[in-house]
Amino acid sequence: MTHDPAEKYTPARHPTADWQRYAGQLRAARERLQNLTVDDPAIPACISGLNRIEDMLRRPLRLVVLGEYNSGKTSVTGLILGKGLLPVHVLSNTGIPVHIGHGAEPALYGIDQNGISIRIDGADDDPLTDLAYQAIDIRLPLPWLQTHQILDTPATMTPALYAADADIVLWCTVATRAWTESERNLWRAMPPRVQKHAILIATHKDSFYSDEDCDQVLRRLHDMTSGLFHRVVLVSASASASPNTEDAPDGTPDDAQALHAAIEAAAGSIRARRLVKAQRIVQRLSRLALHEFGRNAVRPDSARLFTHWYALSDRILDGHRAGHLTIDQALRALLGAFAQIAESLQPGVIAPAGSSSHVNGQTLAASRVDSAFTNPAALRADLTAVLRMLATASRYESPQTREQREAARATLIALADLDTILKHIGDWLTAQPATGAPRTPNVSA
Ligand SMILES: Nc1nc2c(ncn2[C@@H]2O[C@H](COP(=O)(O)OP(=O)(O)O)[C@@H](O)[C@H]2O)c(=O)[nH]1
Ligand SMILES: [Mg+2]
Repeated sequence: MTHDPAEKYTPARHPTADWQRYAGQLRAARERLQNLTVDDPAIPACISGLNRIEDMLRRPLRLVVLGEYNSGKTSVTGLILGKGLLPVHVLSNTGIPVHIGHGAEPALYGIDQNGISIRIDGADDDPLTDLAYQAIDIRLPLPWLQTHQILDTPATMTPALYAADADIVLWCTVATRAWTESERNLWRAMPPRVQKHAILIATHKDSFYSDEDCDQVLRRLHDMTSGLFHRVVLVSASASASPNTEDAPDGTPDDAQALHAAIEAAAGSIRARRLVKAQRIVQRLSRLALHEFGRNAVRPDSARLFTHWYALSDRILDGHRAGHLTIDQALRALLGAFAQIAESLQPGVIAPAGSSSHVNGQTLAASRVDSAFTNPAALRADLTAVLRMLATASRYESPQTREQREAARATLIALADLDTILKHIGDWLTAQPATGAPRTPNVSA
């Protein structure tokens, strides 16, 4: 009987998760921006922000295995990795933390007292007999390790120290005497953030004779630890637990699967939260970049119009703040002022009222104000960005430069997910082929 628990949970066998798709989109957008030759400080700022967010999304989840002495931590780590990949017998008594992460090929490193990593699985080395190491680092070419990493810890009186930067804590306990007073005390010291995604793993399932006994133990553990863990799992974690030690070096496949299911449930909620956070930051970041974009490229002769726009819109925002204008009145007044300035910047872009053209000042001011748009200051920032689009369409600008600018804008607009007034206005302006207005980039492209 062979089993391969880690492989069952590789990304390849699962549909691409939302966070992976989104990270891919961010990467594509970032590369698009990097390949442009637009000289604008908003772009590099946006690129480095996107880089950080991508890293945040792709960072492997940190699993930290904790528990008292001999509770099965190293065996559980081996069970998670499967295939007998972890030299459990070698690591059993190291007394130092063992980190397992992804590597192109299997490798074993000792981390010395200065934090320097020394490869110790070479032909001439004598691994692990040198106790000068403060930690062991193992690299394995498992796909699962591209999105997760594990820290197997020695028993300690201060487990919270290891949990400090953990995403998921796996607390191991021997099922036959599980959840002792001392465990309760150690666990109480754990930050609530950690408890939220922690998994209680009761080892030595093989000590029980029947399924009923197992169920009873699980029920009892659930009751005793209610609210302290995300999940409780009961497993046989070690080779000695298996009737056939040669075939099943790390417990049973069912237990490995149950363990992975519990980990993925916790991981899923962490990933989902990270994704929402990343999307929010990206929207804010790209919106800001869009607002800054083109600040330096505005046609010199339009400076006066921008001064006028700021004065008009300031007065509207002040009026709203002072309570003289309702939010709806303020938004409409901004659109009206925008139409006036846009028309001066690029005659014909906003047609006079009554014309058969798609866009005119009146339709703009009367248009249904997007319900997502409840902040006049944010609308002003978006409208300013559109005015800059009109004002940079300069006769001094080469078609190539213009093309690059538009590509940058298109990318920023898509990232900002601007299903707001900016997109509407962009659509209106593009619907005006006769005026020679700059084509506002197609957002969906
Ligand atoms: N029968 C049985 N033995 C186990 C189980 N888990 C761990 N052990 C044994 O318990 C001892 C301690 O396990 P280990 O993983 O080294 O614990 P650690 O000190 O917490 O890392 C070893 O001899 C393991 O083989 C299990 O589920 N069933
Ligand atoms: Mg151990």
